[in-house]
Amino acid sequence: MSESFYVTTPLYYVNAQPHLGHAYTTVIADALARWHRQHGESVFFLTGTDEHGEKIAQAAHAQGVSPQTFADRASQWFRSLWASLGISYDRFIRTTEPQHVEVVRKVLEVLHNQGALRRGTYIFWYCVPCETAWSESDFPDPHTRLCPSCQRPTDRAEEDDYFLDLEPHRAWLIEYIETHPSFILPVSRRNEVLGMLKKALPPLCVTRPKDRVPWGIEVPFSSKHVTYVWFDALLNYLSALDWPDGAAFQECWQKAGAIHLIGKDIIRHHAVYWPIILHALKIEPPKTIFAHGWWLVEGEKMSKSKGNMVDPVAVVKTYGMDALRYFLLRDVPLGEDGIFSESALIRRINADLANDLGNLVYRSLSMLEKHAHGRIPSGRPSEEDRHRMDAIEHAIALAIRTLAIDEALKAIWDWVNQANRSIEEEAPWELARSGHKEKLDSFLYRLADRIRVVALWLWPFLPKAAQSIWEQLGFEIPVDRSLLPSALDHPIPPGQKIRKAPPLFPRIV
Ligand code: ME8
Ligand code: MG
Repeated sequence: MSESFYVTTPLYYVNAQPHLGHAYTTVIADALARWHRQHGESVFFLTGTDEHGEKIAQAAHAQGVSPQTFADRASQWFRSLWASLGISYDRFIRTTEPQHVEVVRKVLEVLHNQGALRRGTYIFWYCVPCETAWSESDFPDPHTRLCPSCQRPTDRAEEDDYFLDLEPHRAWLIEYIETHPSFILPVSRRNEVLGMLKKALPPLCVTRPKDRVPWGIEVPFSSKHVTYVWFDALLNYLSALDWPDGAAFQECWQKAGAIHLIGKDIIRHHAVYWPIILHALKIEPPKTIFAHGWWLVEGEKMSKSKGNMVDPVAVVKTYGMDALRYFLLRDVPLGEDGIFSESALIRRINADLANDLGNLVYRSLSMLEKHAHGRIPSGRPSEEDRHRMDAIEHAIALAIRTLAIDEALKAIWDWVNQANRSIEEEAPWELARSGHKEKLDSFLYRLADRIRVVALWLWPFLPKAAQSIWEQLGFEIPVDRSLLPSALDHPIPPGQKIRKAPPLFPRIV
């Protein structure tokens, strides 16, 4: 039986257009999903949209449409961005769909029946843009009570609600984090969460009065309440698997274990609330919560609420989907913050994609046309190449399994650069001039086979470029039909007719 892999992104709020930050998490998840599929695993890649709550009701109101109509439209913005970025999700879930709504209601019912929910008065300070209720102790400055996340003023409120007590689970959670080193990553985030768990946890208010927040999932045991949007949204990771009876739940949650990719902005919700909700339901925690860093613009987090977003649709239009994917995956180590600028993007495109990769492919195919009549000459890969190939495949696998995606790309570029160096060193044009036909053929064969390996390795990260290289080398069956690592060991067939194309990544001037 094959291994399983379950990866999720956050469900993005539909109150505004998607921006580069949303593209980031989703591209990471896509690269991981593709790599695991390419290695024969059965993959479930989940993404979707978070559609309830005040923020969305407000956005809909501003446009004069119902929240549902607004959400239908806005959810589509995300889907079409994912199509233009080559995102290969298996399931796109919306929190307004019946399957999800049913699971949320069932979870509330279960918790209510076991006495885990308690009624009380909720006093809080609410930040509408962040959809976050803060308690007194969250404010660094208790006088101003500015939202700790976005620094905007919050509103005091008091209401009758239902609560889940978190404090009884705190000791368990600390112990769990300490005994499961890959549960919360990177280490800096794990320490941050352990810090949050140093003091008593206030109860989590899981409902909202319907008269204040009508746009939400109705609570099964109170006609006056709807579900708090975060409680609703987190449960998507289960509802998409058809919890509790679905085969997908068995396969993805119980067997594989979830990898939740998130930004560090929502670490508390995922690493404190979510494991405790699951613990109350007697469900195992996810395998890994990885909180990556932020893309910053002029030193500030790029965000909808700040209005300083980079539009990924425009970037893809100008530079292409693979260029953006490459930049996002390569430019910063996963976990650290990155600074987005068009000049940094262009630098990466010109140096790595146009110069190193594009040039390698273009000049190699030109030489195959010129010196081998556009066919793969006879030859075989060198032993040295085979050893290096195995080592690099190992390095990529290790990098992917530890979520060090930039390291995986660096390993591929070692191979690309070595292939470029081999052209300089073995100077095929000299071999052609001096009539060393056999030497020339065997060099061109090895070069073509190195490029074949590049296409296979690149596919999870730059799917379009990988497929193009593959076709240029004359393969008919799409590159994604090859399973690694075994496909690496099937050298390119001599005699295969190549189909050279224009440079993959033209230099940007
Ligand atoms: O928080 N840099 O949705 P959201 C990097 N609906 N990543 C960024 C980013 C940035 N500047 N800005 C956003 C929500 N992201 C909830 C989630 S999950 C059950 C519910 C990415 O639309 C990053 O993944 O505000 C971040 O965690 C997410 O978008 C927040 O998206
Ligand atoms: Mg946000």
